[in-house]
Amino acid sequence: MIILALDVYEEDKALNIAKEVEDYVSMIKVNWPLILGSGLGIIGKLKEETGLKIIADLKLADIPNTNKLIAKKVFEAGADYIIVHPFVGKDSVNAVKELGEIIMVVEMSHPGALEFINPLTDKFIEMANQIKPFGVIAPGTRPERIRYIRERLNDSIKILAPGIGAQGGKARDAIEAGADYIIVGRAIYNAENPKEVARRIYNEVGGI
Ligand code: NUP
Repeated sequence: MIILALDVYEEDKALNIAKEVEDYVSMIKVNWPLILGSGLGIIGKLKEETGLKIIADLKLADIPNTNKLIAKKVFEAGADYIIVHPFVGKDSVNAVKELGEIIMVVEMSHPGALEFINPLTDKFIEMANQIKPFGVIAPGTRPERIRYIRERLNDSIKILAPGIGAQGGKARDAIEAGADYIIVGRAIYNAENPKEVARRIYNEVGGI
């Protein structure tokens, strides 16, 4: 149920942390910091070292052609899923989905998400129900919103909840509200003992 958000720059550090916690996490999410710091090849290396699925959290939000050009390279590098923003419209989202599995952001975890994204969540849920991505991103910081989204989202679509730990969200609350996966970054990779923290969160949600 745990997805490791590996937001470090250095390849060695990323590979070491991934190896340390691999028994407790089901996927690894890479974002711009790691791709910019270590290059796109880090996706293949993490896959090879851990055997885990890789989510590329690029939050693509461009015209269909540009989204497609970016997604092609990232899927070729070995990414299993790419995260896309739906606010650019169905054509841009579908341009990525034509090439591989996607995850759509229907609501974000930070306070600023309440300004523009949250008021549009219903529309994004509706779009997700039509497009049928692998999953959607919903805020681990607001379990009541996870519950709201779960009630309206097609059952086959997974909910991935970031914001656990460093942003204040609680793993157990997010899972109990309906999240299928929790995304955890700093609470694990900045810990003195990442393996211990990953094990603790794993045990916390394991019994649910
Ligand atoms: O709404 C979102 N909130 C969020 O934190 C959507 C995301 N994709 N993320 C990502 O999850 C964020 O970019 C980071 O990679 C990770 C959370 O990291 P942390 O707050 O656990 O360190």
